Amino acid sequence: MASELASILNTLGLGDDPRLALDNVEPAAGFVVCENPTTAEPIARVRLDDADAYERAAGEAYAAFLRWRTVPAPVRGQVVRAIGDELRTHRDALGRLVSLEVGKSLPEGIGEVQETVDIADFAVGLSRQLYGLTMPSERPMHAMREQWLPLGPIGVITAFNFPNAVWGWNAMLAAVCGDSVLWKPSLLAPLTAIATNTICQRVASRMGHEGVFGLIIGEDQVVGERIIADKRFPLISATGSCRMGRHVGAIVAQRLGRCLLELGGNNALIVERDADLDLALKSVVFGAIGTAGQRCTTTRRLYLHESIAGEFCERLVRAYASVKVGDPLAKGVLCGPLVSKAAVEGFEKAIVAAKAQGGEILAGGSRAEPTKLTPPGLSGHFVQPTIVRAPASGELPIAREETFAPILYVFTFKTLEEAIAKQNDVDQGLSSAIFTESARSAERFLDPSGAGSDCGLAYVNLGTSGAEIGGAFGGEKDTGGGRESGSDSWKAYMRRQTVAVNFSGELRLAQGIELDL
Ligand code: UN1
Repeated sequence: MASELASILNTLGLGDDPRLALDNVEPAAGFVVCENPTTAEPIARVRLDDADAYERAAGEAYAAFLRWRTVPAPVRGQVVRAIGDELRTHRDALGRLVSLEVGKSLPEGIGEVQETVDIADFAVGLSRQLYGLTMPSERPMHAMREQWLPLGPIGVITAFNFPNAVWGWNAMLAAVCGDSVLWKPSLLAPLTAIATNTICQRVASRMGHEGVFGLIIGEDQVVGERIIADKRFPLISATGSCRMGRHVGAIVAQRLGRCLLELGGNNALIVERDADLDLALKSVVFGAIGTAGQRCTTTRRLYLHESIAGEFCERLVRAYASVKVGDPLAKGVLCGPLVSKAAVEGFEKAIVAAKAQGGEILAGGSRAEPTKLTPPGLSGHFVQPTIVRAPASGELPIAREETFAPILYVFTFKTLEEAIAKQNDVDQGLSSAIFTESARSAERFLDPSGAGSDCGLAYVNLGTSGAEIGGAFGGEKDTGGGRESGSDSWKAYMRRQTVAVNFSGELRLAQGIELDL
C-alpha cells in the first residue's frame, strides 16, 4: 500500500515534500505516523510543526493577507479559477488519496474533491458579486451604503472525514474575499492536507501570490491552542466534535473574535405512510452507511410510520445484507473502514449501550469478519453496518449521541407531529429529511413558523447527507450555528462597513438634533 501512496504523490508532483517520509514510518517524537485504515498499517510519517513553526506560519499568513487584500476581488477570482482548474486536473488522484488515507469509498473520495472544484467555481462568480447595499439617508444630500472588506487571515480547523472539501468551502470563499488562510488539518488526515494545500499554493505562487494558503500540521496543544488564541486571526472556522467546538468557541469569545462552527449532527430521516419506499430505502442506505457513518450529515435516526415500519425494516435489513464492506478503493464497496482503532472501540461501546437499553440488533452489531470483506482478509478497522430497533417505549438514550460509525437507530411513530417532535428532541441540529408524497406533510416539516424541522438543513425526498455547495451549510443548537459554502456564507469572511457621506456642505445631525453654535 505504501507504493500506492507513492504513486499517487508522484502523479500529484509531490514526491519530494520535506515534511513527508514514506520509507521510515517508525513512531518518533515530533512526527505523526499515518496509517491506512484499510490495512491498519503505517504508510507514511509526517513531521509535526512546533511552536516556532506556528509563529512563522501565522506571521506569513498575516503578511500575505496585507498583500492579498489589495488585489482586486475579480483578480483574486482568477487565481481561484486557476486553482479550481488544477484541482479538476488532479481530482481523481486526490480523491484516491482521500480514500486511501481516511477510508471512504473511491466515488465518495472523488466526489469530495469535486465539491472543492464546485466551490471554487462558485467563488469565482462571487468574486464579482461581493455586493453591499445602499440605503436612503434621512438627511438631505447625504449618501449611505455598506461595503464588505477583507477580514484578515482565517484559521481553518478541519476534521478527518472531509479532509479536502471542508477546507475548500472555507479557503475558496476566504480567498475571493481577500483573506489568507492558515489551515490546521486533523492529524488523521495530514497527507490529503499537504497534497491539497501544495497544489493550491503552487498555483497561487505561480501567479505571484505567495503565502495566501498556509498549512500548519501539529498537535492541538501546540498549534491548535495557539491559533484559536491568536488575535491576528479574526475568524476561526472549526469543524469537529461539539466538545471541541465548545472549547474553541470559549477561547475565541474571550478575545472577542468570530467563530464559524460546524459541529456534530444527529440527523433523522422520517418516512411517512405515503412515502415512495424505494426512494426512501436507497436514501437511508447511502445516508447511514456512506463514509462508514462518519459524516456529520450521516443518517443516525430513522422514524418510520407504524403502518409501513415492518415492511420497511425487512427491506432495509435485506439491503444491508447486500452492502459490500471492504477496501474503499475496490469497485462496488460502499462501506470502507472506520478511521482508527479508537473509532471501532467507540462503535462497540455504542452497541453495548444500545443492547443494555433494550435496543434490538436487526443487522450487523459487531466488527466485520475479515473473511466477509471485499477482498477477504483485510486487517483494517472494519465494522458491520448496523441497524438497531428501539424498544417499544421509544426510549433509547444512546441515540442522542453522535457515534461516528454506521449505526442506524430505528423508531416508529403514529403522527407526523410526533415524528417531528422526536427528530427535534436532540441536542444537535444539522440535517433532517422527510420522505412523503404529500405536499401537506412536506410543508409541515418545513413550516415557516419554525414549528417543523429545527435543523440547518431540511430535505424532502432526499437523504440527510450529500449537500450541494450552492446552499449555506451548517446547523443549529449544538451543531454550532455556523454557515459555510454557498448562499451568502461569504459574509462571514468579510467585515461590513457602513459608510455615510455628507455632500451638502452643512452639518446635519441625525435624529433632527440642532446644534446652536
Ligand atoms: C461533513 O461531514 O463535515 O452534505 C460535511 C454532505 C457533504 C458534506 C459533509 N456535502 O454530506
